[in-house]
Amino acid sequence: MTIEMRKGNCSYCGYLCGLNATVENGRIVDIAPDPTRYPYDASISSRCRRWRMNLDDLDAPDRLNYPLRRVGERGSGKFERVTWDEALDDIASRLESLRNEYGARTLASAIAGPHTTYWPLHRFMNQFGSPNNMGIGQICWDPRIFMDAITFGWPTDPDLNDQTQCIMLWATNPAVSDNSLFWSQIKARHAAGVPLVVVDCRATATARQADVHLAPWPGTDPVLALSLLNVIVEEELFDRAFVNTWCVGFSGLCEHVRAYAPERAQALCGVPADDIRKAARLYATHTPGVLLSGRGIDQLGPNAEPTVRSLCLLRAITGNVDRPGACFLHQRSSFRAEAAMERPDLLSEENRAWQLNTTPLQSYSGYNLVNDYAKQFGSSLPERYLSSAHPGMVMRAMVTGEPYPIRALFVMGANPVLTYANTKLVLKALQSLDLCIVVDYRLTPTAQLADYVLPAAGALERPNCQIHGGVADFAYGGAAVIPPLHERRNDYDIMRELALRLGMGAEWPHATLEEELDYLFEPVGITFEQFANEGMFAPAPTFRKHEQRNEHGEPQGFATPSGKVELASSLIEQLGGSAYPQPISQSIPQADLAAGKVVLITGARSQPFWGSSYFHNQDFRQRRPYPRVTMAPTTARALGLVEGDWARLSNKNGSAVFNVAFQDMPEGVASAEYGWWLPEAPPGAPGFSGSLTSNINMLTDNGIEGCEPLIGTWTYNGIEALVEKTSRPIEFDRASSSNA
Ligand SMILES: Nc1nc2c(c(=O)[nH]1)N[C@H]1C(S)=C(S)[C@@H](COP(=O)(O)OP(=O)(O)OC[C@H]3O[C@@H](n4cnc5c(=O)[nH]c(N)nc54)[C@H](O)[C@@H]3O)O[C@H]1N2
Ligand SMILES: Nc1nc2c(c(=O)[nH]1)N[C@H]1C(S)=C(S)[C@@H](COP(=O)(O)OP(=O)(O)OC[C@H]3O[C@@H](n4cnc5c(=O)[nH]c(N)nc54)[C@H](O)[C@@H]3O)O[C@H]1N2
Ligand code: SF4
Ligand SMILES: [Mo]
Repeated sequence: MTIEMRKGNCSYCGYLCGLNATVENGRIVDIAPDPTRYPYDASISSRCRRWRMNLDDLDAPDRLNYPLRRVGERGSGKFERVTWDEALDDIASRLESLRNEYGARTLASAIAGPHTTYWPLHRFMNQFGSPNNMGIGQICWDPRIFMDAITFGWPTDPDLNDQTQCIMLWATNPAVSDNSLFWSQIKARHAAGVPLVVVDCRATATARQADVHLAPWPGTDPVLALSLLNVIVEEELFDRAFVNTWCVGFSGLCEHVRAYAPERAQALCGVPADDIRKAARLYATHTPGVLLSGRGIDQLGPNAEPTVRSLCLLRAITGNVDRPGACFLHQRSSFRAEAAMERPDLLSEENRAWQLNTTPLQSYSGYNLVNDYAKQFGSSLPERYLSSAHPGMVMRAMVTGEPYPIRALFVMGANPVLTYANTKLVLKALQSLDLCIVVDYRLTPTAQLADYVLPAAGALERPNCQIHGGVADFAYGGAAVIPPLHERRNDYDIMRELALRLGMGAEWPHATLEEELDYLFEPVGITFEQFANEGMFAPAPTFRKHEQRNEHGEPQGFATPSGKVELASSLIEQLGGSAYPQPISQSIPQADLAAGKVVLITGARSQPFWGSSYFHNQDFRQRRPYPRVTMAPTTARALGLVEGDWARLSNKNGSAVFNVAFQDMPEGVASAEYGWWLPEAPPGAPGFSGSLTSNINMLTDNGIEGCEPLIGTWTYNGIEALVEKTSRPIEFDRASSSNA
């Protein structure tokens, strides 16, 4: 018998924690967290229970092991096993004939969270000739990357360390959403006496630790942020030297924020004026300070852009820019950037012009506009993410054939039936396709609607490498522990095999993902194996890059049109927006408890689940058996509900059922979890494994007309819904009796 210890990674959240695997005769028999590799944290094994799942799930009976082809009606949930050759040959020939009939644009792709290496899919799409890649960028991360880029010239990340004197967290709940290092660092800094300010509608586990917790009415965040700017300007707490030397538009900003005095802001957003002053003073006088925002405001619909931009301005006028202890502007990656791996050069201008997208910033032209400045300092921003098509338009084109038919879809590492907006539309769209291919670990509700379901290799069975979307000089991951079990394949192999069958092999010279990753690291002179041994490639961030001298001996400044931090954004103006952030008051949702109407936050993270994942884990399900809607006790009382009741939430789009729990938040607001389905319930129509019962995206929508106009952000937070008491859905009766 041979027993070996090998290094591996968990990829059940974006961290890719290092694991040590015990391998006996080629089989993994044990795993444990690796204390020597980033981002190990002593409490991880107790706080994060998912790492154990790597072994439990490795050969679990519900994992997909072979390619499956649909038999019977689409959506019947019935499949037969086929060989890879049968599956890939047929997919390739059907794609070819769809392209001949409708043009390459008829193939769309869908991704979502940070699960795998997506560049193979996007290289394939570029080469095939379709611009219709969907993702969730418009509501996850893009508002931040774009607002950073148009303000500072390049995306930023917090630099949280011993120098940090204040921490402000805006609409993010790392105590729940961040499994590892970052939240521990925040707690450590806070314990050392550094003030913590949290802006969140709910009294989250993070907010409960805060020195100041501001709880605005959902969607009023731009007003609140502008009011903090008002206090800092009026009380002259800004960093005069930084503003004078490095910012443009300060006097206009002072004028602009005059209208947002704390008392007026209180009336609009419900946060007491004294708390607004307190938070503004803490942040402006305790520098350097970290200000980090999250999905709460990336998902605000039309108010996302003005909020995220106001937070850039808060960092700018307090001098918290590219400064140790505050934040750093990313360095261009010194390995091959994601953009280089995606190969945007393969997609012609003619094919780009077909993209289903009407937003001027989140588009190929918007990307080019911003990137032309960004790349002055080196390499490019990741193209695909920042220029993806609008899912609302693509899904509608599937259903209506307008403006042209979308007949095929490639889904990789995403579960749109649960995680995209407007589930009824998603179902209709998927049901209308000629060809739908889903690559996943399990037969998810989305996979149940596919023609082909292809089995993905998991983290222990493939090399892993996360490069932060390509915006940073930062990579982490490691090698495969064992080759894929059964007939599973990694996502790279699948896309390459398909490309070869379509005569597109020239752009896929590397036979394996490992070789492809060697190529990625080639510019820094290391192999993937060398990288994998370390688990990380992360040169220390550098700061104050704007002061570095260029070849003319002048400071290089910021990669914006003015070369300075743009408090007044020339790029936004150029795209038809306003130079300073403008709250959109018509988009603020209203509650009416007497009529049973609340304002919903949808999708605030909860443990131990992630998106639509891990509902198959019986241990997790026993700990958290029901999908929750939380609200303040006074809201529940007004609606005739008590804790433990079941409530139906509904609006014009659809309805979903949740179990009521209490949590402090403004009266009239409620917060429903997302991602819920019941893997034990029967697959296929009509219920798709319980995915239509407690799926909050039955109530959300992404029609382009209701979205933020520059990026296309739709609304997950701040939607109006009626609440009525109901009984426990039978799906949960079944679940609880099968648990018993
Ligand atoms: N357990 C778990 N962890 C996860 C995930 C998961 O699904 N489960 N998902 C991962 C992913 S994909 C992401 S993108 C990250 C996201 O990580 P975070 O950005 O931390 O996301 P949330 O925990 O949902 O925190 C968003 C907060 O915004 C608040 N909020 C909602 N609406 C408003 C508003 O109008 N104004 C203000 N001020 N606050 C508001 C919500 O109450 C919520 O607490 O988490 C990652 N981590
Ligand atoms: N209402 C509402 N909707 C939301 C959100 C919200 O807050 N509210 N949050 C949004 C956000 S920020 C995000 S990021 C998305 C997340 O949405 P998704 O990414 O769609 O959801 P997940 O369940 O995280 O993952 C989807 C699938 O990826 C599969 N998978 C995991 N790893 C791999 C892999 O390596 N290869 C392959 N091929 N498949 C893999 C999993 O098995 C799972 O079925 O949801 C969005 N939707
Ligand atoms: S924090 Fe947990 S889920 Fe995330 S990679 Fe680490 S062990 Fe896996
Ligand atoms: Mo996300």
